[in-house]
Amino acid sequence: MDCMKAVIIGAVLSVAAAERRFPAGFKFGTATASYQYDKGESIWDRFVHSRPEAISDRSTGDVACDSYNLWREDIQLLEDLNVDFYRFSIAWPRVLPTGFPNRVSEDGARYYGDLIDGLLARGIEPVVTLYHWDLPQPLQDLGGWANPLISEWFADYARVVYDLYGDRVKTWVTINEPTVICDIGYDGLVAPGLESEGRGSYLCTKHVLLAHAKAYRLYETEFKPKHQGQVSLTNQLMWFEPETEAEAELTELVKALSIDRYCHPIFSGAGGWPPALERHVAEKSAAEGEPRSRLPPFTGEELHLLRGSYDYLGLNHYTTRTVRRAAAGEAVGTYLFDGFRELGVALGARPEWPATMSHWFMVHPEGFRALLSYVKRQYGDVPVFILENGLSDAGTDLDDQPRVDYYRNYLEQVLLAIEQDGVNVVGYTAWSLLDNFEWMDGYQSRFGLHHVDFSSPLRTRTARRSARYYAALARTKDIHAEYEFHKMAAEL
Ligand code: PNW
Repeated sequence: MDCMKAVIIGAVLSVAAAERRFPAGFKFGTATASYQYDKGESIWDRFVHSRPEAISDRSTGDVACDSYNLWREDIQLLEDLNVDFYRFSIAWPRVLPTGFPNRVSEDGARYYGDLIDGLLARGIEPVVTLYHWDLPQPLQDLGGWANPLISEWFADYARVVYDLYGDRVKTWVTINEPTVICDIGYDGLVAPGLESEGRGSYLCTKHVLLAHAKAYRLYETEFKPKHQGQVSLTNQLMWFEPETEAEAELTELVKALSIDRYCHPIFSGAGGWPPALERHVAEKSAAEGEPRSRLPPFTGEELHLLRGSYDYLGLNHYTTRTVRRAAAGEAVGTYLFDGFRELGVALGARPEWPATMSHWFMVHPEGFRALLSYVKRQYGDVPVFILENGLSDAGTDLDDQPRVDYYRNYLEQVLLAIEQDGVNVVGYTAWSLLDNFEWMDGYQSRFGLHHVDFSSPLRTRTARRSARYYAALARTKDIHAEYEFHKMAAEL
């Protein structure tokens, strides 16, 4: 396309298409996670090496994107994307090889320090996740997230990291996606890959939440007065629609299980488990002959510790599912949310929602606005920080127009939630900066704004069309004109 044509099209479009611009202070970023990029002695190392069949292409994250060595290149890509911030995670076992603070790895501490300094030197704010699924294996050997002591161990680890980087990192994410850690890790097929008939996942939920709360309170009392940073956790929240009106009530219970279980104890005024869920699990446990509810209660002290342990509400969103009652004898598991055994529900999708490379993921932008509005109805005017959103594909095409469409359409729903529903959304994070080790899908499912050549020792990164769109978006904060412009340019 010649230059003149581009100028004319740009001019025409800026008149034809109304601007759809995010507020001036709104921040754009992108994200990665340590195991998907680095190497560490963690439950994921154990899992992929001992159960290779659990990963669809039998690959591992041993080297992954090799960001351990190539982080300077990553920073250049981030600068080219014009992002305000970069979300990455610290590998607990890289900083504390035993899992405990008796030994701090000098090499690990230096690595993250260099990365943080490198980002700040280019004006990119680090947003740091303390736990993105790579638990030190020695802690798993002691029961992992099913052991109540883990909330102390996590706070010990958090203290080391706050001490190391608290002067430079102002936004912390304690835990990424308790639902995946607990519901899938303790009753399905991500590390540690346990099957505990619903017991482990609820124990884990309680202890993950308490770990978050202890790390939050530690920061609040010892670090916030000096550094004035903000801390929360991020939850992976799907949206749910009843398959038919008959399932409306059941769908509310699914939301209590899947959304509010992780939010109510922290963000509600009353604190504690969502009451409808607490009742349901207690009744069901009793009916099944259990001596106590599988959902462990909070003591008054725990409830108090958790309630209000946030500075923002972190939210990862990808997809929407329909809800129906499972047929008698129908197998429903928790494996990547095919269904919830607890409630006897099966999850589905409407035929018009496009499929992606992830079997759990169908595209339905309107669900994002509905979810954001629900969060506001439930938890009030809390600042909502979107910490993940993006699309998976087979990754073969650098011209990834469907990913551009996905970002544009999902962001439009975010704008509507801000403008029409008054949701206080403060920032947005594209998942992901690079193609990476996509957990059970290995390297077959790609989320990157940049393609990564995993067959090359150089792990060459190449910008996709979506990277150019996102760079324009992060600069102008306007989803509409840039999107139309790029689409038009593609057609020439
Ligand atoms: C998140 N679901 O995982 C993780 O935080 C990332 O590490 C991951 O790469 C990304 O999303 C894409 O998968 C999810 O079943 C796992 O809805 C499962 C679901 C959603 C997100």
